[in-house]
Amino acid sequence: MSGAEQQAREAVAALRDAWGTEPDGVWTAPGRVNLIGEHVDYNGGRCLPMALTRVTAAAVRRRDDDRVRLTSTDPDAEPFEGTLADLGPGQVSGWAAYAAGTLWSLQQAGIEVPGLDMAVSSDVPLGAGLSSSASLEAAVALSAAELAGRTDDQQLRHLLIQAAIRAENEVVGAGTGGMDQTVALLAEEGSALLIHTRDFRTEPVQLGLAEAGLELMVIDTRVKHTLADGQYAKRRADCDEAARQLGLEWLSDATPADVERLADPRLQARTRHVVSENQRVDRVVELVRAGRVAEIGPLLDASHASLRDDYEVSAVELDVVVEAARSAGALGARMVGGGFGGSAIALIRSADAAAVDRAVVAACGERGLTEPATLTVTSGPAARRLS
Ligand code: GAF
Repeated sequence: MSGAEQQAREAVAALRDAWGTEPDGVWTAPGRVNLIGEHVDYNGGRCLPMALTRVTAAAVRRRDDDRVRLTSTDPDAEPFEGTLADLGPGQVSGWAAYAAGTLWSLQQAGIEVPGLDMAVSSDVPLGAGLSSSASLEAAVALSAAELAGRTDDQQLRHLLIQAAIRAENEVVGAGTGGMDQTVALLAEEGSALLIHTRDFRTEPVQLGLAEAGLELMVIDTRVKHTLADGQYAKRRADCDEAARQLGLEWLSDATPADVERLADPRLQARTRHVVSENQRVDRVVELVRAGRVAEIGPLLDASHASLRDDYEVSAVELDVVVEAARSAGALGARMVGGGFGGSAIALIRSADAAAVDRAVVAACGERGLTEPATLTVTSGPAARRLS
């Protein structure tokens, strides 16, 4: 049984258990890992994430009234019960804000969401920088839109991306960009997705890892991060201020010369990261398209250094596993996602997987850090209806 089928089965069982009902359907949406292009999505830049085969499944039953009942297989997640009018900013907190907030923003976008009973189950690790929250939002969004009678097409998916971003920004209170929601809803299995975050145009990019004898390893430091804790918002505010001082709508339009025009060294460093990260994304895409994926390692390394030194979003655990992975033969490694914990990725030769795993565990052990968990990942499909 695939991981998605397993999560679907668990969601259906939870729906029966909690709300005593059978689903009209089960929808899944993936977590993601970002190959490169970090902290550029809210700056109008380019990023290259891929969907994971790890998913959140939502088993959903349409109701005839305006009640909304949500539950999760996560033992720490309190069930939510309310009405369609109770789902907006300031009304829901905790995990349910992601799901309820998405239902609220769909309503704001003109979708006539019906009352629903829903149960979710996920094997995307929480707080690991693998976008468990966007996978939940995307599964909820697609299920509710379909049960509202909408046809699943590209236009609908773009609307759902914007609704999920709005839920996260306005109901959850995390001012994130749109990378995670976009890849959750538009990914193509077997490819990474180049996202132009200014207008949400996407292009699939086949990485060709297996053909090159390579794998992508995710190293979860198991140090939890949270995006709503203030640091993410501070980085975003720095970028907005730098763009304002440079007279730019998007900081991604800054040039290396613009960096020098900024007086504040902190804003210079933030801008240098954004400018150089977009250049690295373009170079990675060029190399991958030329069949030279084995050569992108140094760009991953440079991305990590930039996130650590200029953007200041790394953590000691991330620096340690990145360094250990490289010493054990990884071609390149870097932190992924928002930072301050969560996961790193390493591009490795398949034959080196066991050695890299041993090395990162040993390096953390020597420093008294939490033992990390590794997994090699392949590119999965976007949100979809399973049954
Ligand atoms: C988090 C956010 F949700 C994304 O929008 C993105 O900014 C990322 O951090 C950093 O690239 O995953």
